[in-house]
Amino acid sequence: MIDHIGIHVKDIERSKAFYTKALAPLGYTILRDFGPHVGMGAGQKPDFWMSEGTGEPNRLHICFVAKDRAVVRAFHAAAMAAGGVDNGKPGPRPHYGPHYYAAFVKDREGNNIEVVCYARTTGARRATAAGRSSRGRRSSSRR
Ligand SMILES: N[C@@H](CCC(=O)N[C@@H](CS)C(=O)NCC(=O)O)C(=O)O
Repeated sequence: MIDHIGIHVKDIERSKAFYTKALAPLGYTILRDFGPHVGMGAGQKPDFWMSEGTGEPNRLHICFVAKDRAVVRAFHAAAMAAGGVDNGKPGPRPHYGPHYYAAFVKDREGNNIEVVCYARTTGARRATAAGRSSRGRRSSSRR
């Protein structure tokens, strides 16, 4: 499932004006405005982002959702093995949200591909027998 997508624009004010009008029929409004980074959405959560002056305009940022943090790490390893370029190792990104855990890889064309997990679970505990968490390992496996 796609969590959010981001495009690069040359003029954020122009793009804000355009997309505010163009996406109004879909119920989209500006939900976050960080100056050069603006997020729009039809509900509470922005899923369409515009960033001014960050990279080449034809490069996309696409973020997929993972069910747990182990999947985020597996994505990063698999994407790197497939020839991707590291753009952010798996780990917390508290500046994006309290439980935001993500990894970033540039694909072979330079697109910025992200996988994010919002759940607190590492995935390791889920893998223990019958879902029982092993108390002895809890502190070491927690992130
Ligand atoms: N190297 C950074 C990458 C962060 C990143 O790419 N964040 C996304 C937003 S979730 C972004 O800035 N996208 C805009 C772009 O790719 O131009 C990290 O590891 O945190």
